[in-house]
Amino acid sequence: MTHLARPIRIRRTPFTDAVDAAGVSIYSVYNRMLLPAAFDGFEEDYHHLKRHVQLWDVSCERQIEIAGPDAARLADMITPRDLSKMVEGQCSYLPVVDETGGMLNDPVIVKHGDDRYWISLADSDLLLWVKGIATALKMDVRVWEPDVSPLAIQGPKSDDLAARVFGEAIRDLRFFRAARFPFQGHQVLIARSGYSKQGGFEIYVEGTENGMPIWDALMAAGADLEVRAGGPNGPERTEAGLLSYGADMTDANTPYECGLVKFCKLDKPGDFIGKSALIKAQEDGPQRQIRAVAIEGRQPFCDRPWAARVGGHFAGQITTAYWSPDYDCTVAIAMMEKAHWTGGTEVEIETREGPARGLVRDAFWA
Ligand code: THG
Repeated sequence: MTHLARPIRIRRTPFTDAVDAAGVSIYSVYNRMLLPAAFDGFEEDYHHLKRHVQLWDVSCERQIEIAGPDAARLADMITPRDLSKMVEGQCSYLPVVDETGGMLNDPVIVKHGDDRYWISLADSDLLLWVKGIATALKMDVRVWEPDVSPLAIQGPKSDDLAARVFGEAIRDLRFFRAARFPFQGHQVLIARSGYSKQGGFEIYVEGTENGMPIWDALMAAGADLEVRAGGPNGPERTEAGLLSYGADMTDANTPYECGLVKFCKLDKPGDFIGKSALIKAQEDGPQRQIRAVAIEGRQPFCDRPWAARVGGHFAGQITTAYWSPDYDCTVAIAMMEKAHWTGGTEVEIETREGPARGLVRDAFWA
């Protein structure tokens, strides 16, 4: 068993001391920052997440703030998604592509106003791309990473816990909407969102020093709800088909290959980077696409892509795989080639530990 080291360049979060004290057993690194991946193990954490409520230190979902008269134009420039109808306090899932139509990140964008947005990043250095575009186009906008650390409340008891700490009005917050709620004399920004299908919120904690008071209040208020520290859970997010940038897709993939067609509007008002490449990609149609695959038996952690074959021919690659206690199989995410992506296709998978039988599905589990 080897371990990753924790030098200073892997950034701590406002909650790292509390996460360590809560007994984190596996950390991941995301945007050069610590991300708790497991406490009592993937399976035990999974059952708890689906039954109770957890606090997730997702500070590593770093924000890019864009502020100034050209903020809306800059946001529009980096994505094929039509942002023209977004209102203040709305969140949107955002494919960001380069000039070849390749995915650079799949963040959530939060609109604060026509001249101010946050881009809540997945794991890639998008700040450099956005700063570069703003600089090259001489835009009247400031682009930086503010001291903002998302703290997620996830699980079926999320509303009950949040209502105790932030007031009953939070129950009326709609999915992918953000609003301010009172906490100890401050107004904190909270969205109904998160990287699970169990329901919940994300608190955008502004100022490192404001993190632990919120953590402690939620832990104290939720003792009888069995609140625990947690983190994005591998098997749960795989069942839900929530993609992980850098694993399930990279800059080699278009949004169409990633199944994100509904977030692309190529004839939206305003130009955007990658438009001509995506027009061609849409005309040609994707040659491979994200699929759910059920694999027989309990498979190892997927630390490199596993080839999927049909009759000895390359049919695709598995990029995420976790044992699912509820579905009694290894649930997986794959990029499948067009000839083999139909639901019901049987594939042979070269896992790290040997061959296994898999079945391509028409949809994810949850
Ligand atoms: N929340 C916030 N920032 C994030 C994530 C998050 N940054 C990193 C990462 N997660 C970005 N990736 C995703 C992937 C999926 C979703 C959100 C962020 C997601 N998808 C829903 C779904 O697929 O059902 C809803 C999408 C929609 O309909 O708009 O929530 O989790 N702040």
